[in-house]
Formats: sequence, structure tokens, C-alpha cells
Amino acid sequence: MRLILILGDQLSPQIAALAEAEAGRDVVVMAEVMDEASYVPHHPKKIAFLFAAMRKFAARLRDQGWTVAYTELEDPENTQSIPGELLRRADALGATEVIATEPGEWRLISALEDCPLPVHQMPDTRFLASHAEFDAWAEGRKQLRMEYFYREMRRKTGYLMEGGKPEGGKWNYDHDNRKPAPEDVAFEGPLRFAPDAVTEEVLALVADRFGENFGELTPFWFATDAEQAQQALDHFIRHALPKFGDYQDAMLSENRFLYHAVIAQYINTGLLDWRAACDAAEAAYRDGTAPLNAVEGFIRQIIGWREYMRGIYFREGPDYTQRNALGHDRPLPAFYWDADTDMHCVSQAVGQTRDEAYAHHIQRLMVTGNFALLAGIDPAAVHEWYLAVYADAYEWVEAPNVIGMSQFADGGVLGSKPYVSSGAYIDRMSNYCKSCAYKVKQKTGEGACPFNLLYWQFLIRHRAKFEGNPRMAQMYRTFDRMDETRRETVLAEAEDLLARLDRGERI
Ligand code: FAD
Ligand code: DLZ
Ligand code: SF4
Repeated sequence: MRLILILGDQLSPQIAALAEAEAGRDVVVMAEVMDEASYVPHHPKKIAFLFAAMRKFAARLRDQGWTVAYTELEDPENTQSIPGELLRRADALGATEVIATEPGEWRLISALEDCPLPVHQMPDTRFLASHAEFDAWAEGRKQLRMEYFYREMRRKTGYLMEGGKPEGGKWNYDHDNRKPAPEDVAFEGPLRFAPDAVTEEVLALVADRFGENFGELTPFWFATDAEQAQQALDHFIRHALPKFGDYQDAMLSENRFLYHAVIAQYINTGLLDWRAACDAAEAAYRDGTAPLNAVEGFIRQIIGWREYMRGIYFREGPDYTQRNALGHDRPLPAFYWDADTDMHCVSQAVGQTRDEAYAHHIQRLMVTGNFALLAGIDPAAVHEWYLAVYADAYEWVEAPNVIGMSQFADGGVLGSKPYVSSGAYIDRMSNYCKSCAYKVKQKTGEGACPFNLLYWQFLIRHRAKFEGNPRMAQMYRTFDRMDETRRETVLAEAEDLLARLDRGERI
């Protein structure tokens, strides 16, 4: 008899460890444990979502004839760690061996390696590219660019391919996907589910044990099983996908979701298969219900970005989250936890993160991420914040997005230049600036947008590193063309802003 470990983000019926198991002989182990629930202060909605989905998945396995040893958080015998629960169950059941599926975080991979029981970690086959396949693609390349990896994945899956060529003649329609925020959004947002009895019980537990964590637990509306996740996907495909591409980068004060799918938390835990999402999107294109720019953009996020991020995480190794290529060391400002800032874009992004455990890509990248990078915040602190606050956050996907894409802390493994912008970008893509205490058009002086000041200070601070980058040369030329007094004023005001930030003053 063997123990079959299923972690909270491995709730797929086809998960590798289960595929190895025999229902009449082996015992499935699932456990709610404090080690996992507190290695960062997870958003209460994320914990409730996982515990409810875990409990419902365990019940389903039992219905299918599996024996499941499930530990609830408050069970008196709970050892509160995954290896501890494996040892306890092995002792009680006389098991000598564990079959697991490789976890999505180095932290837990090494905890399983160190477990006194033999734990076989099977490759997680829920992804399109295996580690070996990604490494083979990456080997010998001077630069790892998502676009080329993505083309391989298009060829491999056949999505949007016509006789070996990309549908419509181009691989990438991103150029069409940068429309500024629309006046009205016809989509009412993701499908919401009323909590069932299992979820209600979990909500009471989470309110009691994690009520102090950053984030609102209620209203809780996430799907917590595969059927509901499928309904959420169907709802997106029908009502939002056609406009997904156009407004992918837009942001609005009154609308938290625009035309985004809000399904990453379902795909990442196994409630939804990425293939189901891509198949449905391609079918919508073939039926003529969604345009090519939307469908190509959506499929690229999943078979391109998502797989590429995972490839980078496992290729770069366990020290990836400690990288700090730009030497940034400022502590994370308090407003990342209380939204208490005059910068309307930041208070909106943090406020909706607190309420929903969700912000879309551009809010994560160009608002909270951009500010942290410009202000020189310690990337490890930024990484921990993102890992904690989003319902879809697991290190394999969060760390490359934060350490690599957003903070340039890996020194350019993932991106050829840092994603920094002044307020002008935020103004173009959102309506935030209209309601802000700062003035986006103002570059210096009373009311100048902090992004405008910090943008130049960032570039000058890192001049030696970036001046030779052809994609950034224009920015340096623009700065150098400003008259000297203006340059001095911008930099002095930026320093003053950072000093106020360091003193904990409201900005
Ligand atoms: P949509 O915009 O509707 O996109 C559809 C799907 O594409 C997503 O569900 C997701 O599965 C996939 N996808 C899109 N962009 C990415 C990307 N850059 N990397 C991986 N998958 C992508 N995504 C996570 O799943 N977990 C994270 O912890 C996470 N942290 C991020 C941190 C930062 C700083 C940034 C810039 C991005 C991060 N992302 C993360 C990527 C992206 O923001 C989320 O996947 C997306 O916002 C999820 O919302 P959605 O389902 O509405 O996505
Ligand atoms: C995120 C999370 C949380 C909050 N709690 C649990 C848990 O109690 N039990 C469990 O098996 N998994 C949990 N998880 C998900 C794990 O942290 C996740 O499997 C690893 O971080 C690897 O991705
Ligand atoms: Fe953000 Fe600056 Fe616009 Fe205010 S003015 S919302 S701080 S970009």
C-alpha cells in the first residue's frame, strides 16, 4: 500500500500521482496545514477557495471509490506540515512509500526530498512543455524570448494553424490589443457562485483563523469545483472573449475585470484544464463568434506566457526569488497593504486586490509593479506580496512574472528591458488619472505625478546598466535634451519623494 499525495493546487482528476495509483490498494492523502497556509500571509479568499476546492475534490474521489485520508486544519492530530502528515499517515496505515506529483514551488520540492519516507515526485504532466522540452528549446540561445517559444507551442498544439502557417498570416496580433479604456463595458464580469454548505463551513474557519490577513473574505464568489469552473469559462468565452483582445491592457476605476477571464486561479489549481480554455477559444474563432486578435491573444497567454514562465522558474532554480540585479533594497511601502495613498491608480489596484484577490495583468505590471520598480523596492518583498495577495499565485508562475518580468531582478533572463513607465502610459490606458490628487501632465512641482518623477530618477540611477540598451537609448536622449535646471529639479523632487516614502509619510 502506498500513499498518494495530492496538494491543494493539484486538484485534477488526471494528476500524475493518481494516474499511478490503484483505488482498492492505495490511500490518497490530502491535508490542510498551517505550513502551507502561512508561508506567506495569503489572502483569505485564496485560502478559502483552496480549502473548499480541496474538500469537494476529496469527496468526489471518495465517491469514485478512492480511500482518502483528509486532514482538516483544526483536526487535533494535524502536524501542520505536508511531510508531517505523510509520516503520520504512513505510521498509522503501515505505508512505506509515497507517490507525489512535483509541487510548483522549490520550497515544497525540497521538503518532500528531505522527508524520511521515500517520496517519488512524478513530473506534473498538466503542462504543455515538460522541463526537458523547455530546456532543449532554451539550450544555446543567447536570449530566451517568449515569442519564439510560443511559436513552437503553436506548432506543437496546432492552435490557429493553417497548413503549417499561422492563421491570418501573423503569429501575434498584440498590435491590435492596446486600445485605451472604453467608456462602457458591456460585460458584467466573471460568473459568481453562491457558497454551498462546504464552502460556508470553510468560510467560517478562514474568518476565524485568517481574518487578520490582508484581504476581504466576503463576498466570496469563486467557483470551487470543476463544473463551476467550466461554467465560468463558458461565460467568459460567450460574453467577454470577443473584446478580450481589444481591451486587454485597459484599466478602469469603476470596472475591476473589464473583459478578462478571471480563470487563472482555476487553471492553476487543476479545476480547469488549460486545453479546455484554449479549445473553447479556438472554437469561438472558428464559429465566427470571436475575432482573431482576441483568440490569438488569449491562447498566447496560456500556451505562450504561462508555459514560458514555468519553464523559466524551473530552469533558473531555487535561488531565483532571491535575485536582485538592480540592488534595490527599499522596504515595501505600507500602502501595498492598506491602499492608503493619494496615487489613485495604486489605491485602486491595491483596493481591488484587497476585495477580490484579483487584479488583471496590466494593473499588476504597470501600476503596482511599475511603482515598486521605479521606487527601488526590495524585489524579494515585492515577490512575497504578490505571492500572498492573488488567488492565482503559486511561485512557479508568480516569481518569473514578478522577479523577472516586473522587477527586472533577474537581470534580463526574461525581458530585454525593464517595464517602466511614467504616468503618461497609465493615463493613456485608464481613467485613473481623472480622479487623482496628482496631475499626470505635470512633470515637476506641486502635484506632479510621482510616476513622472520616479521614472527619470530610475533611468538616471541605472544609467550605466541601461544606456547601452538600444531599446532604451531614446529615453536617455530625451532626458539629456532637457535643460539642466529641469533635469536637476526632476531628480531633486524625486529624491524628496523617496525620502518622504522612507519616512512613512503619505504620498
Ligand atoms: P486573462 O488576462 O484573462 O488571461 C487568460 C489566462 O492567461 C490567465 O488566466 C492565465 O492563465 C494566462 N496568463 C496571462 N498572462 C500570464 C502571464 N504573464 N503568466 C502566466 N499566465 C498568464 N498569473 C498567475 O497565474 N499567477 C500569478 O501569481 C501571477 N502573478 C503575476 C504577477 C505580476 C507582477 C504580473 C505582471 C503578472 C502575474 N500573473 C500571474 C499573470 C497574469 O497577470 C494573470 O495570469 C492574470 O491576471 C490572471 O487573470 P485572468 O485569468 O483574468 O487572465
Ligand atoms: C496555497 C496553499 C494553501 C494556502 N494551503 C494548502 C494546504 O493547506 N494544503 C495543501 O496541500 N496545499 C495548500 N496550498 C497549496 C500549496 O502551497 C502548493 O501546493 C505549493 O505551494 C506548490 O505549488
Ligand atoms: Fe497614477 Fe499619476 Fe495618474 Fe495619479 S496622476 S492616477 S499617480 S499615473
